Amino acid sequence: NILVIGSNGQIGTELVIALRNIYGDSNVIACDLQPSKQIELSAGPFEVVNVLDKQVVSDVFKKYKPTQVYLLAALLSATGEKNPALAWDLNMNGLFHVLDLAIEFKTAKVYWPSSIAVFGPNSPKHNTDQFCVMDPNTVYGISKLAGERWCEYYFQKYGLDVRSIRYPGLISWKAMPGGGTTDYAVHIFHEALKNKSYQSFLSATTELPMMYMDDAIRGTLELMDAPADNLRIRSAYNFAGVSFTPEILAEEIKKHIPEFKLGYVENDPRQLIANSWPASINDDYARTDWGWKPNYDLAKITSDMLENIKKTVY
Ligand code: VAH
Repeated sequence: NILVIGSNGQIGTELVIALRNIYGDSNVIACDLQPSKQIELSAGPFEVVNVLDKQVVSDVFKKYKPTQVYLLAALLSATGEKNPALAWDLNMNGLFHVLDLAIEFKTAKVYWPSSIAVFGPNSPKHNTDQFCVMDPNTVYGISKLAGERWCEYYFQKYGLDVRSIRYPGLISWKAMPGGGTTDYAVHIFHEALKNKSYQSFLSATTELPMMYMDDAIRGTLELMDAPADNLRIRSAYNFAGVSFTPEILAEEIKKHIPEFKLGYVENDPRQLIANSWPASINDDYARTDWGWKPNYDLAKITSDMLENIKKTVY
């Protein structure tokens, strides 16, 4: 059995679908605060789980004896700044509950997502290395950096096979992102189709590392399938797709919707968060250790997003 805790989120939704395609619907248990409204997720078992309630999480471990657990529940960067105490509590204690129960129930593998948010204003801006200065200044980034340290600690001290990836901004159409700084890169496609215009909360030249969800899910499963001995990183792997700015993305969208207009909203708090993050990431460790390679460039992301949103949403 495989548990996916935080199954209603942007990543969780797609992980449940991908894992059920591989392991069978009944062997992947979707866990979140309430059942998903998406029909795809109704194909298999669901458990109401608040990851902060250790007893509830323990009961689910006991019931399913999972061989793998994916913990996706978290508050993202923008939401976390509005509620620092809850962000720290959920992101950290949720992780501790899962790490400790995975040891107690001898779970073979644990997956926990990190983020490029672990880098900060003094980290190198371009082609940012796996190891470098990391001074995150968002609660989300601080919790992800701390979480990476704890994952490596549980691996080294207790031999727990926990694996992690520093995701860039993720672009998907099956589930909306929730409270991130990179969410503009998803909303822009919906607005382009609906209104042929979008007001970006990040400035024209804000370059950020991004990735299509199909690449992110495939890479995650490739990491989880890699032989443990190949993995040099037990904090979280740098992981890169494609970097771009809102104006570069708008130019790509105009190839499909020529009359698309991109405007900008000033003084959004997410601009300060974006300014603290790298523009591009070096993922050589992932390429070497588990053969990582992205398939989607910006042209493919744009055509795939517009085509799928047109088909499913409007
Ligand atoms: C966020 N989408 O914006 C998330 C992610 C790198 C960005 O961590 O907070």
